Amino acid sequence: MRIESLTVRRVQMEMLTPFTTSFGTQTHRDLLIVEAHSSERTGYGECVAMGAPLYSEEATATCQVVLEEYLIPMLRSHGAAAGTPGVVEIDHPQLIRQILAPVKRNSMAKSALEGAVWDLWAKHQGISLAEAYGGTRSHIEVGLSIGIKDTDAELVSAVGAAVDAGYRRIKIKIAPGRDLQMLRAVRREFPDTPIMADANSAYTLADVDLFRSLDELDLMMIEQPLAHDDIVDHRHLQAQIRTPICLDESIHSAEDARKAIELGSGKIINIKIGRVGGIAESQDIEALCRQHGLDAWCGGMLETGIGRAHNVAIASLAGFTLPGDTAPSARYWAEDIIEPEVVMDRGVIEVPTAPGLGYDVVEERLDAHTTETRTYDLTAA
Ligand code: OSB
Ligand code: MG
Repeated sequence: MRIESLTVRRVQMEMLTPFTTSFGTQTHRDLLIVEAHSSERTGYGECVAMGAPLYSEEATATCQVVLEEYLIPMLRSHGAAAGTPGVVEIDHPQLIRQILAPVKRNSMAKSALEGAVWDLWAKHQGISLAEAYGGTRSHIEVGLSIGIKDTDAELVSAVGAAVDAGYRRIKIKIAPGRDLQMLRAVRREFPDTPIMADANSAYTLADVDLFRSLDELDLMMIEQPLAHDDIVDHRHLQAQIRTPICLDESIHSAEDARKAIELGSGKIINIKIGRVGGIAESQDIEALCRQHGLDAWCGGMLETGIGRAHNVAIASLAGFTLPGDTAPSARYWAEDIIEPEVVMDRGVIEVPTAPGLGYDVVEERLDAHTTETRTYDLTAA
């Protein structure tokens, strides 16, 4: 498959409702869409970095610079190095990880580019992304991530609405001061609902008593309680609590996952395609979890339909054993940029079988949200 050009779009989307985590409140998404063009088709990838580097070190603006100044030129020189200057031939999208490997980290920037190439390749092969990724499920179970609310009553009513909508598990964001009491209030109202909490790295080992108390609530898991770059303290915490720890921010690669598994830093991994640098790396982590008997699930980054379609496809792999943060389009957007939108029926999303994303990107809607577009011709040496 010959890639003729790449386009990087900066996109702004208003969210239906603000989303609050321990690191801040999102009222809109400032993101990048990468397009990979062959002479016949377009593949789409989404850069899931937040507008500011508060979840991880990446942010939309840093990803834009890294893509435009380093990653795209590397792809172009790959053609020259292969003895065919001006021609970027990609036999298989797994090759992208290898081409971009000299750049350290910058995972979300790499992943956006790799995702666009996967979609383009799948469209050329006439297969769905799920099939391209090695998926085996026809349907995936869906969980919901609920942000921090001002009052317990508001949270209880949001959880109630989510239960009524059919979500298979409810994730509740916590932060110091909005944790044990608040979760107790939820548990009291919903004694049997699969509930978990996500701290987004807001605590330290000094809070071990709090986490011990959380054991009484029978949470499915506690996600990333400790520092964003830690796997050692998580190991000590896991040794002292019954609730399984799920690692999110701490895992940026299959190597990170291997080390965390070896240490016993957690029992579950949240696999986010962007955080780990792409599909190839996600596949490796999925395989590692299967080998070691860990549960895994697909995390979300408040994606548009493009990123969501990639998430739905990767979540169809066998190692994704628990419901993911793959809520349907209508949860986030007044109008998504794909058609049909991602819909959920009784807590389940049907994995599309049409080639590539399996959803059509509505160009006019994407254009309407695009504030900046740059196209890079890869056929020029
Ligand atoms: O920690 O999983 C997280 C959103 C933005 C940044 C980090 C996280 C989240 C979510 C929302 O939990 C998941 C989603 O619904 O897309
Ligand atoms: Mg998380």
